[in-house]
This record gives sequence, C-alpha cells and structure tokens, in this order.
Amino acid sequence: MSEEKKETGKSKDLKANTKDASGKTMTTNQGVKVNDTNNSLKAGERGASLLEDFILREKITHFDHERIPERIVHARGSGVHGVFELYESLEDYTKAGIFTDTNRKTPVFVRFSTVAGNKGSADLARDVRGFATKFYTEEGIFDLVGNNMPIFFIQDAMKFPDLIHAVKPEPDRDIPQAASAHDTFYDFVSHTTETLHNHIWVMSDRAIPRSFRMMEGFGIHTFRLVNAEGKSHFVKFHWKPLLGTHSITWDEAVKIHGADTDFHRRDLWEAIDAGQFPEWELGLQIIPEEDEHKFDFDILDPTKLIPEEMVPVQRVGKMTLNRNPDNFFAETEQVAFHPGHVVPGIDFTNDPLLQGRLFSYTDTQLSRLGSPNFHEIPINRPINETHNNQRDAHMRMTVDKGKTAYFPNSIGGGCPHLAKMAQGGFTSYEERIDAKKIRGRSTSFSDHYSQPALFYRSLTDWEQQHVADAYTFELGKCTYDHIKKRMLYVINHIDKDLATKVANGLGMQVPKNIDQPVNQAIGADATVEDHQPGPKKEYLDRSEALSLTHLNSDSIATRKIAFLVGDGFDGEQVMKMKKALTAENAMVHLVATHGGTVKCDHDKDHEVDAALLTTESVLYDAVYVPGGSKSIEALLNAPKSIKFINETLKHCKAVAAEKGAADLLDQTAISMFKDDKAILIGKDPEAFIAQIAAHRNWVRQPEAMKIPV
Ligand code: HDD
Repeated sequence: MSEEKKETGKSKDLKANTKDASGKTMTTNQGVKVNDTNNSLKAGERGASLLEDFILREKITHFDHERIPERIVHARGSGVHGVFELYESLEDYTKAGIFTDTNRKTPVFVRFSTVAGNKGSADLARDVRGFATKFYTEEGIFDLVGNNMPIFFIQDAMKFPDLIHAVKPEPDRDIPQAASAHDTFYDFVSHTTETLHNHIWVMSDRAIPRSFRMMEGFGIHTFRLVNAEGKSHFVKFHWKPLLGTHSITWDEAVKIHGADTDFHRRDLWEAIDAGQFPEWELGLQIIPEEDEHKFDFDILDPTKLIPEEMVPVQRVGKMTLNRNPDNFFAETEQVAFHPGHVVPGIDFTNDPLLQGRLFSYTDTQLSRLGSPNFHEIPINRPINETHNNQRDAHMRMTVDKGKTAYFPNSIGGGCPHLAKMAQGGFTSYEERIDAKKIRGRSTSFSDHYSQPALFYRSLTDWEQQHVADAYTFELGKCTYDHIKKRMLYVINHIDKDLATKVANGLGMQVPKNIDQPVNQAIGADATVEDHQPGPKKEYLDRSEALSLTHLNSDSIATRKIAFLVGDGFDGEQVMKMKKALTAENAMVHLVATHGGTVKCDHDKDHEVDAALLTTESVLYDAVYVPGGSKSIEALLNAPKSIKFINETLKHCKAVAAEKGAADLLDQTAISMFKDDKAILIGKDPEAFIAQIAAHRNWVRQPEAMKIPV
C-alpha cells in the first residue's frame, strides 16, 4: 500500500458550486449591483410600494419559496463529509473498486437522523437513528442507507406506510411529536408481531445514544458481493465506532429535551470543528451462497440479525468524518440517498423490504427535490463523469451538446457508447428463479419471538431494567386498555419476567388470552400461534455483541467534563486536572456560580464556559469539584450546584472532588454510595480518566434511582 493514498476529491468537485461573498458587492440574481436592500421603491416618501421594484420582487419571491417538503421520515438530521479507506483487498468477494483498491481515499457524505420527528423536533427522542452513507466511488455512487439498529420493524415494504402512519403524530390532533408513546403506534405493534424485535431495541438504551459519534451502524438487509468471476457471497454491513457505543438514561433524555434540543447535532458539529474526527470501522459478515439455508432463521428476513457469534464481523476499512458542510440546506437537506445506488460488485437480494425500498427512494426525491434532475445537485452528483440520453426536465443544469439523444445512433458516432464488460458495466447477478407469482409471506419469516428473546437475554440487569422501564413508560401513555393488554400478551411471549414487570408498573395483569386476533398483518384471523409455529428457538444463549457493556472504548476523547467552581477555587488543582484530561482530548468546561470570568485563589481571572444557571448536568459526562474554601462557600450559596452533583450521581456518572470540597459534598447524596469506584475524592486524575472511559458505573443504579432529583 502506498504511503500517500489518492484523494478522489468530492471537496474539489463541490468547489465549482461554492460561493464566498467576502469582499464582494451585493447583486441581484441577474447580476445587477444593489445599493439599497433595506427600502422598497415607493411613490413618494410615505407612499405605496411600486410593482416595478424588481429588487424587492426578486428578494421576496425567493424568500417565499425557500422551503422544500421535509423528508416524510428521517426529517431531522446532520450531515458530515469524510473519507473511507480500505485495509486490504476483498477481491475474492467483490469487484467493487472501494473494496479492492487499498490505494484510494473514497470521499463520503454521511447523514445521521432521527426517524419519526419533524425537522424541528428534539434530538433525544426515543427513536431509531438513521445512518446513511454516500460513497463517491470512481465507479459511481454507492449509498449504504442504514440505521443504528441491525434489524427493521417490518418484513415487507408494503407495510411501511402503515408503520409510519402509526408512529407519526395522531392525525386528528397532530400529537405527540417525535414520540412513539401513543395509542396508534401500540395498536399497530401489538397487531403486527414482526415488529417486536426492532421494537425491543427501541425500548433499549440503543434508542437514546450519547452521541451520533458513539453509535453503531447497520446496513440491515442481506446484500450480495459479486466478484470478477461472477461469484456471489451474501453480506451484512456494520459500522463499528472507535469511540465505543454509548447511551444515556431516559431521565437524562427527558431533561436534555429542555436543556438543549440540538444536543446530538451540536455535539457532532463541535467535535468536527475542534478537529476531533469520529471514526468507524466498516465490518462485514460474509456468508457463502451455499450457506443460505444453514441458519435457524431466514437471512432474507430484515427483522433478523445474524449473531456475531455465528458469523464474525470482519473489519475491512475505516471511515473518518472530518469536515462540516459549508451550507446545511445545499448539502444536508438536499442530499438524496437511495439503497438502489450500487456499483458493480455490490448487488441486491430478494429481501422484500429492500425490494420495496428500491422503488421508494427515487420517488420521494421527485416530490422533495422537485425534479428527476436531483442527481445534478452538487452534493448528489458523482465524482466520475456521467453520460446518457436523459434530457431536460425542471432545473436541468447540464448543457448537453450535439444532435442525438437516443441510442443507437450514427450521427453522434454511436455515443455515449455502451460499456464493454471489461470496462466495468453493471451486470445484475444471475440468480436462478423458478417460482409461482404469489402475494404472501414465506413461512420461513414466521418466527417473531426468538430474536427479541435473545436480545433481552443478552442484556445486563441494568439494561433489562431500562427496557422494562421504557415499556412501562410507553404503554403508560396509551389510553386504551385493550391495546395495553395485547401488548402485555405479546411481551409475555418474549419474556415472562419482562411482561410481569411491565404489568406491575401499569397496575395490570398479564392476560392469558385475548379476545382479538393478533397477527392481522398476515391474515384477518391469524393468532400469535400462527406466527410462532412451535416454541421459540434458542440457537444461542446470549450474544455479547448485543449488550452495551461489551462495546466500550478506552478513549475519553471529546467527553465533556464540568469543573464546578466559584471565585477563589484552587487554581493548581484545576490546572493539574485540566492538563491530564485535555491531554486525553477530553473537553473541560468551567461551570461557575456566575458568568464572565471567575477568580482562582491566586486572584487570576479565568473565562467561564457556562454559568450554573444557564447549563445542566445532563449536558456533561462527568463532574469535578476542586477545593478552595471561598469557592466551596460560593457553590453552597448556589443551590443548583448540589442538584448538579446529585444528578451526576443519579445518572451513574463519574464524580471527582478534592478533599477541600467536603463541605459541599456533605450536602449531596454522595454518602449513599460507599466504595463506589466512580466517586473519587482526592484521587489522581488517572483514576478519574478510567471511570470517564467506562462511561457509567451502572452498579450504582438501584440506589441512585432513589436520589430525588
Ligand atoms: Fe427508509 C429515508 C433508512 C426502510 C422509505 N430511510 C431513510 C433514511 C434512512 C433510512 C437512514 C434517511 C436518509 C437521509 O438521511 O436522507 N429505511 C431505512 C432503513 C430501512 C428503511 C434502514 C429498513 C431496513 N424506507 C424503508 C422502507 C421505505 C422507506 C421500507 C418505503 C417503502 N426512507 C424512505 C423514504 C425516505 C427514507 C420515504 C424519506 C426521505 C428519503 O427517503 O430520501 O423514501
């Protein structure tokens, strides 16, 4: 591999369309210089505005049309540029250049999103997160349009509008926004048991990530890799974040809703702005064609994952996100992903969800972006040359020369000519098909309970508790008893203890039977038993890869640490701790009893990052309290400091303090936690760093829940 990889340059490509107004004169869109943009043209000083004012008309007309329809799903998101680099050639499996040429730096644009909420909704909704990656390869665009969970709610694209209509705000009142905790969603879920696997993931901490930078990503469907000889392997795509996979608690999510609705979007922007570039390794699960039927489930069923214990994930390359967009609308809003954008060497399978998606994404861009020319929008255009006989339509940017727009032609010299096979033309994998046309579902898709049960079994006690709390919260918001009963009935089929816990929380009993059919998704009279022929399968006791406990990293890079101070804080202690944390690329914020500057015990002024009144503990990963008697006195006079520490304890985060902070700590709940490894009084920074890297001390949770904040 050469030292300097080739940069195939999307940034360079975008420059042709990037404008910078620095030092330039204002003009109209027609290029006429403008000398007044504050006053309309009037008939006299106090007179009516004149229709002839083309400067006013142009400005207002453009403004009136500034908005385009938001995405029907995944409306709220953040986009970032980056590069993908391959570790070693995968030519045995695929002929795709990005997976065979280790000499490339392939530009990428990634958009992270929530699913259900409107464009202006809050970041910390309990929801799946979208993780869509556009690879600008030398052979054309490859889009990997995935989520942060490895499975999907439904098995057939035919049900997508039902799923989304059920989760979106109820249509009579347009409530609730960005929340699944309501009747219509649970009416649908309880009737459609194929949803239960993705649904239990949504009830888990995966649905409230600490950061977009600390989430896994999954292509979900089984795709195909096809090599130069035309041999196919099945493949599942994974993104593994090098910062580890981390989540927050629901109590924090609720509070972050108020403290910073842009928490995830800000976090991503600020990290990249500060040069802390998040990285993911691309992982592949590769399955030989002949093993297709070797599993206890159907690998074409998108509600099933392949446990990593059965097919290990091979890490084949790394993606680094390293540049924020120049313009949110031009790039993040107009980017158009499509699971059907593949390049030679990557192909589809018959997964019925994937097949339906192949139609939906172009269709949606036509209404969202308004024209079949959406591929010409700079963020969407490939970095290799494109030529064909497609012409015209709204907002065509390309000026196509010549007389011919048809094939075959002789006038145009037969151009654009067809690619010869050797030149890499796309050829679909020649799958043998011999089948009857049917409208139905394969019985190999019928097991709806084994994998939700595997997921639940694989979680630690504290993760299981979070799942039970989430079900109780969500069902507690439903108003129809028959919907809650049906949910308890199906949860009971996943795990009896879980159903009992949720039923207790709701003040209900787990029903033994229900009088309505459950699986209307496959037929009007279908019952749970129709959909779960035979007992649940236990092909694996637990899968470690499913529990967050096993997905930590050693890094504390970009973790935000609050230093609680008042005037007179011990400057040397602060400097020592700050030096140690920032050496590990953590971000230190002085959170003081007031804004402006705060004095240390040497009477030196230090800039305050946030006044206590303007911030919240939930925006930080850990807290440190230095000594300094005056500072402690000031903090004691600012009662929010006690709430700040108590909340940090409640959310099981690391708390470090110097011995001189004892008077303040005495007022907090700290005495409830003897021998807690993440509460460090008068200890070296190294111990604090290790506990921040561990993310949370969940052992504290049962007691911590009792802290009344
Ligand atoms: Fe989808 C957007 C992911 C099933 C129809 N989807 C969209 C985005 C992501 C996903 C990440 C946002 C892309 C962006 O940032 O612009 N969708 C998925 C995954 C699915 C899935 C992982 C299942 C495995 N989607 C799915 C189905 C359908 C759609 C079954 C329709 C039949 N999805 C859409 C859409 C969207 C979309 C309506 C809205 C905006 C867009 O496409 O560009 O076409």
